Amino acid sequence: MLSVATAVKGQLCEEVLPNPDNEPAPVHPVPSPRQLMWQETEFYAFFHFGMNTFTNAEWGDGSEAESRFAPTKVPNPRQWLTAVKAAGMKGGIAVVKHHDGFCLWPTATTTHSIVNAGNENGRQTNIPDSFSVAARDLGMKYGFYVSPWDLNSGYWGDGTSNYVNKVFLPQCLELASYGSDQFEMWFDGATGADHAGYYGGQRGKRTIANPSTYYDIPNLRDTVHAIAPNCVMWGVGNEARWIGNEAGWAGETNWAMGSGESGNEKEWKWRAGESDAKATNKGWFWHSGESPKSAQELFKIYLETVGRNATLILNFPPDQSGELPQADVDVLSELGSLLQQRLGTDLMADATITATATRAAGAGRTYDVGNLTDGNKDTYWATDDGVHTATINVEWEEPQTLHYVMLMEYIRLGQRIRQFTIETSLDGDTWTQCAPGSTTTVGYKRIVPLNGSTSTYGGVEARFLRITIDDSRSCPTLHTMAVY
Ligand code: FUL
Repeated sequence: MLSVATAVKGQLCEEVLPNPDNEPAPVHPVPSPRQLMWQETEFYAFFHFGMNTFTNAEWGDGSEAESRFAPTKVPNPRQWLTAVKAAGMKGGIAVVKHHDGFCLWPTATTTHSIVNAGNENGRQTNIPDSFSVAARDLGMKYGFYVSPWDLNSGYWGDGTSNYVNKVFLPQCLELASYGSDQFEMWFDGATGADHAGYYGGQRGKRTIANPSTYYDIPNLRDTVHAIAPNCVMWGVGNEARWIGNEAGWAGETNWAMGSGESGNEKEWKWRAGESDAKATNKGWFWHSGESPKSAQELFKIYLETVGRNATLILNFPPDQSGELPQADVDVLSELGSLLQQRLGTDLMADATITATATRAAGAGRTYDVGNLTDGNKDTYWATDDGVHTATINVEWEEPQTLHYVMLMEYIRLGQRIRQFTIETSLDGDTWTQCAPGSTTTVGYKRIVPLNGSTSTYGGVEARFLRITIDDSRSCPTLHTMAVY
């Protein structure tokens, strides 16, 4: 039975709700269905392409003549998405308006768009359209980066609500109309008080006091959700958070609440972290002479983000032909092979698994430890209420070389686990603690390298492995465990 406090006629009384499945009570906050679906996207691409690609800038000032946007071919998002799919990415976010305000679709809100591009390839560009069509064809998720800050618009920061009513909200609605199935809209928080802009020809520096109020965020969220119900409003939209660095790592302790690299277990709002990182060595936008990081470096970034309860949005900038350079395509394919080779074969298939504590079954559900390896994210292992520590024991018939342990909490009921320990043994008597000190939170997904290193690939010989949950906010719940 679940007890909830209810106010009846001014009196506080307890109402007992039926709980035939004996499910644990949630530990709040919990993710909304939209936030949960978003987190399942795990690993996706960022594509910075636009006016800066042609002006060799990272931040324009909004005064760039539309004619400077002149791709040598019609941009080809299908090529971008095909390349990142080979690395195992499940989707992508395309920049369709950066801070310079130049729009990569025929918008009714401004003439500062591809409509006035410098050549026919530019005028035929419509990124929201070609990107969403290609993503759907490839079975991938998609979304758009639309910069709230607009250095071209004379309305931005003019002390009225004109920018939001006449430019920003209508742009977001135009973009939402390219697909009710989009998974994320990316709202950057940059507002450059120190960066002079064109601002409709008035030029100068402008600032706004409070982005959330200025951009009318609750209204924006509701309006977009009415069209694209599963679209998480990132950043300024406040449904998912920036992880706090652009270097491709999250904290080993990482709560889905709070802010920054580690979050905060005491915060009341669910805002899981997204880590944005550059896969190339120059900027977010393409620059001549740039090269991608190696597959090994990108694998490390993957481990330190996806493996630490964050999503990873990895940036690959298309060049002036509107395609990803071949070097990027090659490294993406190598990364895909590396991920497959290192995290593709789950050794749990041949293991025996037991637990020292298991929650009593309900009418239609069990909480057996076998739920961890049944490939079903809707079944889970849990302990009884009040039992916050337990050990999961794994045994193989023959010694194995073990590299990584992967755990996933059943976060529908909140993020709970505070601390756990992983140990291995060859004989079942002498145990070695793996990666000591780095096994704090789990969350949506946690991947722990058993040699304690995200940089070097090295295994541990063992026939036995045990995971002890040392501390949890309430009875722990896990839906999946894998060992590679
Ligand atoms: C930042 C922006 O200012 C950069 O130009 C880039 O788009 C990055 C992903 O977000 O805040």
